[in-house]
Amino acid sequence: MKIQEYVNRILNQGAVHVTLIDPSRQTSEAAGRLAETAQEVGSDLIFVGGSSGVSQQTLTQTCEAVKQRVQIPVLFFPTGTDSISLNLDAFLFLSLLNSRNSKFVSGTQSKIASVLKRLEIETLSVGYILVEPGMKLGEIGEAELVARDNFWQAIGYALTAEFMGMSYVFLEAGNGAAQPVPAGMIRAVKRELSVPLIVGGGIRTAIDARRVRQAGADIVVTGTVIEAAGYRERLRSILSALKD
Ligand code: 1GP
Repeated sequence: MKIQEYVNRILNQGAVHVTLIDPSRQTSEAAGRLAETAQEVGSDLIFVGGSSGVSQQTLTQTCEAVKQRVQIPVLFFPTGTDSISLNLDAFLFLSLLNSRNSKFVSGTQSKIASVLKRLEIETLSVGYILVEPGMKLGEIGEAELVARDNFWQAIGYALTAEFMGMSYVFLEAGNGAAQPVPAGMIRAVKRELSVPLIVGGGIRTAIDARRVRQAGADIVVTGTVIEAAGYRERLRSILSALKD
């Protein structure tokens, strides 16, 4: 429970920012440096994962390098990969609610649940909902993407997660999406929901971050923004838009 308590403590004061590190995008050493910068500018959490086909070795090395460089919690984000890391501070136990393939809803999860329990790894349960364009995550996860104007469907999935007892709802536009989840959809979902709302995908600027935050995102995830030159300043401005 300790990571969830840490997240809740920050949520009591305002927004939580997460930096997502995709192990397939840089060397493990560079990943460690990125994580350190994210911590320096004020990120509250690091997620590692989120890509398909990353080898177990690359994942393990990246996790180790990131853990060595930061004190903020590092969580494993298991989308679309068979490799897993059990050495981080907690495990995001995601269920892709709008997948056509039950493997992504509960199949893969059922294969690792006992291991997580035996190793006493903290899990954070997340109802994961892919919204258009969904990008690679939508393809890999065989998602019936929620259309950007179908607020009722997004609300339906979000309440499904809440009624099933999940701790968080995650509206995801996909890694590298041209635009974030629409503000109107975030607002509509937030109005109905009692658990914290995570929003990610396509958030690249302070304006994007402010917009999703003002619409109701409690936890904001950014990934791609750290992959280009000048990322420190960009991340800093995203953080100040979120934390002001
Ligand atoms: C994590 O997929 C997001 O939820 C990250 O997306 O890379 O577009 O920031 P970006």
